[in-house]
Amino acid sequence: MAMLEVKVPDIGDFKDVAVIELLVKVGDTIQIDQSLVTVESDKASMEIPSTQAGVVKEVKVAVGDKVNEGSLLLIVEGAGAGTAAAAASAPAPVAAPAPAAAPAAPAAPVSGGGLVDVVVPDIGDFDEVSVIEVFVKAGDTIRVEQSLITVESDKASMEIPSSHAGVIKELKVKLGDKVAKGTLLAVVQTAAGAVAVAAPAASAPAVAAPAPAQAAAAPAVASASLPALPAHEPTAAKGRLPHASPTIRKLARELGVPLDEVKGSGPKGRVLESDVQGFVKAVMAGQMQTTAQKAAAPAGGAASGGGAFPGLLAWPQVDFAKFGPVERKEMGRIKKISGANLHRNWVVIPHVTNHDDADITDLEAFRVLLNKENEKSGVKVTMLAFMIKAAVAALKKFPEFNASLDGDTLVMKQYFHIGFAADTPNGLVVPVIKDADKKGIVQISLEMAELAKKARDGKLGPADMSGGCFTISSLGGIGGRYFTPIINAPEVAIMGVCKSQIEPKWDGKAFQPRLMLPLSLSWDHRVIDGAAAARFNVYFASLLADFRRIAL
Ligand code: CAO
Repeated sequence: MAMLEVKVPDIGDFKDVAVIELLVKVGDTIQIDQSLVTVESDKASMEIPSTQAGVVKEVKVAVGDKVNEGSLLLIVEGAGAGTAAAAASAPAPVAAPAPAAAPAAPAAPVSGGGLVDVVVPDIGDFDEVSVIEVFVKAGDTIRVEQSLITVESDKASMEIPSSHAGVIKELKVKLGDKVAKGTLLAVVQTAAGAVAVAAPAASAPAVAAPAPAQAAAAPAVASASLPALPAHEPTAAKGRLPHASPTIRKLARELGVPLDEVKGSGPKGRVLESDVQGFVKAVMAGQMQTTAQKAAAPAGGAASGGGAFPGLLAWPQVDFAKFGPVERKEMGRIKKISGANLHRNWVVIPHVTNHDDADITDLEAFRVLLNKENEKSGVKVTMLAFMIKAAVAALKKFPEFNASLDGDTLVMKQYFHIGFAADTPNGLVVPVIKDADKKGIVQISLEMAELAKKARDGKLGPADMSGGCFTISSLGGIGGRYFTPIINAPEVAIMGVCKSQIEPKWDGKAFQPRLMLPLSLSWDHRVIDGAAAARFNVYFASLLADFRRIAL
């Protein structure tokens, strides 16, 4: 088995072009003409094919390297002597006479009034190539050498520049058309004398920017020949497809991926295969929507859960096993459902959280006393039951907290169903105490205990969890100081409660030990103003500080 060198063949005037993708790796078995790397200039990208068949032993270039004709790409273990002989020589010269460039074609006036035809120039062996991007439209003012369209073959893509400056009167091509040398692209109204200026410039592209004669490496891929283009200002990025190799464009088309919505992670924002894959995964996982999906979402858009963030980075794809042992565990049903709901609520609702403290010294003493008295009955009165009653009173005083948004309309509720977050082995659920305004503390405590048990046993039905007006999420039994609870849509506020603790409070003469309960009220800023939220919190805290106020 001979070791063969695979070098960059004659790529015309392409000099110091950057390798932007490696298409093979050590151990791969490659064929003659198989694409090895993609290189890119300002205006064109092309894949460099192999001159050898065999097994890749070494890859001699890395992404970002600059290569020229003759640069060593690979060491390949070839199949036999014949191949080795071929490899020993320089890569095969280009098969067909190549154009010096893809110059803007000389213009042919079509009428005396400064109207000229702009046609596809000599683009070498490109024959019947597809138009994959159109950068201009009728009415646009264009410059000489401004890119008009991008064409693409199997192995390369390039932009076709204008031979003239002026105003486009008629655009003669559209996406998907096949074009070749001489195809009419546009009729352009030039300014007086402009044709005379434009024509020489177009006929001498090599002066403007030396361009490769032909990019094709080997005869077998002559169709991939890639005439270079005169250097010119890139056209505006808006509405343009991002840079991507022809292979990636093809892949994106096959998968129905809108390439202009894929964030490229390659050099100069180039879209790589992994970007397309990441995009597809994110869409499939519901982490993002394409613009088309967003447009097709039900009326109400984001409020209906149709929100999407085009341009958002794809979710990181990490091979965690590379860093240490891992185990994959499917998320449980409740976690999946609650996760999706929490995510929507977090993203859609403009949350603000106010923190405050309630002095519950006296209330806690009362609760302990009650529980002592009720020891025999077995009903344990919880702090949460008091908070549910306080929530009812606060909702009555601040009715916009007992509302839901329906488009631009507020639905004001005249009932008082209070949900409480319950932690279960399977995840978070929110059972609802119905008509809490009509129930006493003991009954609420009883119902809560029943619902919490049902929750832990996984026996809550939809009726147990629907119809809530306001939610209390208590981490008091666990610990912590404050947190930012996520609103349980379509409710507009939620009260988060943490563990109470004794704190020194100044009573005007001395510090007194008081039992303080941390409160965190999150509210929907579309419905509620900051001042109202602060008043709600102060009122809620004042009720817990002196529960007699509930009766007022
Ligand atoms: N401060 C200090 N202690 C508190 C307290 C507070 N704010 N709230 C409760 N406690 C105490 C109770 O008095 C009880 O102590 P004793 O056993 O000595 O009487 C202990 O903590 C345990 O209380 P509990 O959790 O059984 O009862 P609860 O009424 O406070 O809560 C329930 C019931 C179902 C809400 C709770 O079990 C639960 O699941 N909490 C978690 C809710 C949650 O996950 N929220 C986060 C949502 S966002 O992810």
